[in-house]
Amino acid sequence: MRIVVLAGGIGGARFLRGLMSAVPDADITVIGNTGDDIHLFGLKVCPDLDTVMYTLGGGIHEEQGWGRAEETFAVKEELAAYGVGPEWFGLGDRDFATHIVRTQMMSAGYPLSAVTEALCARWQPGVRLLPMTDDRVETHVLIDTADISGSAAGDGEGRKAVHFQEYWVRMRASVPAHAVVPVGADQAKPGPGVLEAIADSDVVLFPPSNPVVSVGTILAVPGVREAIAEAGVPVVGLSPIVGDAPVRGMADKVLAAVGVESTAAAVAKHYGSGLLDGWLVDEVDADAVDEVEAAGIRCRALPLMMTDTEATARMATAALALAEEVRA
Ligand code: FO1
Repeated sequence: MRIVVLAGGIGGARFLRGLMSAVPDADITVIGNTGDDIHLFGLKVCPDLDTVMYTLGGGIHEEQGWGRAEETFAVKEELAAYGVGPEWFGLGDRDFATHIVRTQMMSAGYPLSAVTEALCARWQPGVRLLPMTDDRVETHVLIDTADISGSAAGDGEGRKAVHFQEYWVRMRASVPAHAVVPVGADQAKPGPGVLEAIADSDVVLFPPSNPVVSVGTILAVPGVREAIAEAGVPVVGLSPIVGDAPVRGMADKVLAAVGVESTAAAVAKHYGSGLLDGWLVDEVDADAVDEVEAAGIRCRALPLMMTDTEATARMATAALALAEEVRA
């Protein structure tokens, strides 16, 4: 079975681990979000691609869900000693090597897709990991200048766009987001293999990744959403919102920015029945099933907490079963 998964960072990577356990013989292609990418210290950092690669390759820092296990921070400390920031983004020594190799290869002219393939040759994640595009896309968040501490603060009026990582990591999404803009998305082309993987797939899955800044950013690349709609295969998603709150991260902050309520049903309707055929919600949101089905999207309630690989495998199995129901 050929499965395509549109994945962001931590939620997407953890879901993939369960999916691989549920259907070990499946051919899985991951279309990875690159809107979280940030250039730091002259290096290109790809948080969501690296989280998938490290998680499935066995190098992830398990509790954090990002960065490497057994990490040290000598380089970060030396940079701080030189007064070279930002200090708020924790890049470890082992992780730096990934960004050095990536930046070196891109400087030599290799596209991000070829670089990702080369990095995955070491990590062997067991899936094909394709960047959503080889073009530069960086998500920015529009906030009030009054909410920016330090010298950058404006005159208290107006708004300013900050890089997604600054909003997410330095500010902990603690201030309202008025808009989320994947800068560059509208000029971006789907990466090599992306449209083909969708066209050749038997099912497309939206894991419990952030529906705005992860899955939403991938869908913002012109051609991707259309390819999924035209593929004529079941598209099934799993809600990242359980009991009106994100399971992890701060998805509710960016959902508000795009005017979507932080509920399992609202996220399904945000994707829309033109795209989504099936939607899994947690048992605590069982009362949302009717609302989602009324929107033309098949819906099932079951435990959606990815507490371990077995629990996640059950979720993945349920998603594939719903896809078969929809196909019938
Ligand atoms: N997230 C944090 O909350 N704090 C960090 O210091 C941090 C550093 C970091 C370094 C490399 C990397 O690949 C990811 C990192 N992340 C950090 C996570 C990152 O912000 C998120 O994984 C995604 O961008 C959101 O899904």
